[in-house]
Amino acid sequence: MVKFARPRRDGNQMSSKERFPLESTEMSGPCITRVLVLGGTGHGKSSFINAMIGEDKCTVGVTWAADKSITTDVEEFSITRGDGTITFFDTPALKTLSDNNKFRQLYKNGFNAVVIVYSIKPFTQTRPSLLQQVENILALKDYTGSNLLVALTFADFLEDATVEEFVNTNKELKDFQQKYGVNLVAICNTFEKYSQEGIGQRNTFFNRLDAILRQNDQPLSKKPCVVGIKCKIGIIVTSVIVIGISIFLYFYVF
Ligand SMILES: Nc1nc2c(ncn2[C@@H]2O[C@H](COP(=O)(O)OP(=O)(O)OP(=O)(O)O)[C@@H](O)[C@H]2O)c(=O)[nH]1
Ligand SMILES: [Mg+2]
Repeated sequence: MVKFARPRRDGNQMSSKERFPLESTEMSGPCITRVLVLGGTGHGKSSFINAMIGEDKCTVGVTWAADKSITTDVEEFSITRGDGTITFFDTPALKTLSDNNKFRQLYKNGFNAVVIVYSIKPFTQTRPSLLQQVENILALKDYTGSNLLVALTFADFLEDATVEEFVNTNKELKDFQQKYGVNLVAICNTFEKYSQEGIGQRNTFFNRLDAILRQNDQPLSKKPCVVGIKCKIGIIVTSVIVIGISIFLYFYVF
């Protein structure tokens, strides 16, 4: 199961000197918020981070048709917001993540929030599907928290439809939303960063993020992994039986 951490309240860890120009909402005390951004190739993960930090720091490009990611490794981008730091982790193709050492190390330390980037514009369907891959990578099977947020990118493709209408026509997304009670936020990454729309959607995202962080201010109760416990019990019982039989054979048979 993915470990979600509380934001670290540790001023010494702040690395970025940049000031994020938007007003902080309600975060108090210096803290580091770790936000994992993952999703389909070409769905706009890097563009999303750029849109949220208000600068073009991540490399973006179009290679999704060749199933090649522009982003080839996990990269981090921090902004100072209010009196805290938000670190976004950009990620390469989902299928490479489980074997990525940097990702595995970060995963061990936990994330305060996870943004799943899911494009409204239709992309070639992969098997397993994007959301199934995310479920597998984050081991969401026993997930009980509320640290997930879906960024519906390419919101410009919605045209006159509403997010709700889009979700209603997308069974996989709807099921995922209901299953994990996940928040959705529509994002158009191509808005001018300091246009009214660009600033507006950044505010919306950060308000949602703050809500998630507030909700998860207490350490999440990590549900014990039932399969893990069953396996451990199985190993112990088998060991006891094997040792018992060995003792019996040793003393009574040989
Ligand atoms: N119209 C539109 N284009 C977008 C949007 N988001 C991203 N794009 C474009 O989609 C292309 C891919 O964006 P990236 O941000 O590189 O996507 P990615 O998920 O990081 O891709 P990889 O790193 O290759 O996996 C770029 O040309 C972006 O300009 C959006 O919301 N609307
Ligand atoms: Mg990228």
